[in-house]
Amino acid sequence: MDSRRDLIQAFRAGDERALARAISVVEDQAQGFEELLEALREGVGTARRIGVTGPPGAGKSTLTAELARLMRDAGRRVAIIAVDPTSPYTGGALLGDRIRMVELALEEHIFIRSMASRGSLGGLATATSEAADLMDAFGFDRVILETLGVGQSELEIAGTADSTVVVLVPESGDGVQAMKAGLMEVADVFCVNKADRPGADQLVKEIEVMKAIRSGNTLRGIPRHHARIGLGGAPAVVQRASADAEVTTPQAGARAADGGWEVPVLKTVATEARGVPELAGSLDEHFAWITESGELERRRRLALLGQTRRILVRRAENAALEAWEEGKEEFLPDLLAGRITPYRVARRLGELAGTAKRPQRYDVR
Ligand SMILES: Nc1nc2c(ncn2[C@@H]2O[C@H](COP(=O)(O)OP(=O)(O)OP(=O)(O)O)[C@@H](O)[C@H]2O)c(=O)[nH]1
Ligand SMILES: [Mg+2]
Repeated sequence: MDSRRDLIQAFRAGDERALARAISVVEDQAQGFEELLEALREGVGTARRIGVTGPPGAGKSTLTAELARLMRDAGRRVAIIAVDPTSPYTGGALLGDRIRMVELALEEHIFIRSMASRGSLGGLATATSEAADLMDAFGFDRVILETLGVGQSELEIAGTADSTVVVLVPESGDGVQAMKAGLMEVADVFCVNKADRPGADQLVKEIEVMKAIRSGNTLRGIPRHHARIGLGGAPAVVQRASADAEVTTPQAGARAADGGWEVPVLKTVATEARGVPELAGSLDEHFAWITESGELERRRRLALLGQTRRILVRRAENAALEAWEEGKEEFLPDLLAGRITPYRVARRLGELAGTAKRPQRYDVR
């Protein structure tokens, strides 16, 4: 009990080790973690949250690090969350990534945390937004979330940010892929990274075409010889993208609906920090725009609703799994002998989960 109190005190006093420990408590869903989060919510909503997403190896980490440096040099306190969905299998972030992160953290006063999925990716989205809340409450001005842009949950994480950067690279046919993966839906700014390689300008054009298709202006402002890309395989892709927008994050819907923001397509060379000031500038402009237009309020409201829904689902899942662990031995013989159906077992365990009193071991107030 005391140690949790100490943790809260140290956190409020600005001890970064306490922040790191608090994030671990949340990541592990250790006893009393929800109460800890409740106790540390003061100040949540102050930081700007920036998502950086895109395909594997696009240069997200390199770009994130450069962006963080720039913001820090401008006097901001910056924290980074690197989301690593592969960790349960590989046991952690790639070594190179880790080393770079440690360097950033130690030498450059940028707080970095890598988050690993322990179970479902949905759980990862919840834990990530909670870690961002902790960083926010701790007093960071900017929280950058780096996530892989594949799969629903990763996009959901990107969708909790105020502004999302989608990083693509030439030579990989990324444009159409991005559209299919739903990346178009979450992009507030596009970065064509590795612009030192051939094909960058071509990819910029491709993205412009995709943008035009999405906004229904397939042919406007696009040179005739590129327009064919839009006329060819486009309709099916568009349909799929808007269907995704409906079923995924509330954010995706928000992004689909927002008129008035022309998503810029920038070229960057992250390894040389080229184009990074322009990226930071675009992010400032975007933030100014969402603030003025009321879009920020809308996004934050949706993010809060999404978070609340995920917390509810997590509680239900945890309760169900607890009931399973406690009760399965009792049902197993009858189940295996065919005397009882899996449905009946699930119903019974579900009832137990609903009534189980969850112990509150920690008094965190
Ligand atoms: N030529 C070139 N290489 C780059 C650029 N940006 C990043 N790289 C290299 O691309 C590789 C991947 O960069 P990361 O920053 O780790 O990419 P990532 O998107 O974070 O990768 P994952 O997190 O593993 O998906 C590294 O070897 C980088 O040095 C760039 O602008 N140009
Ligand atoms: Mg990375």
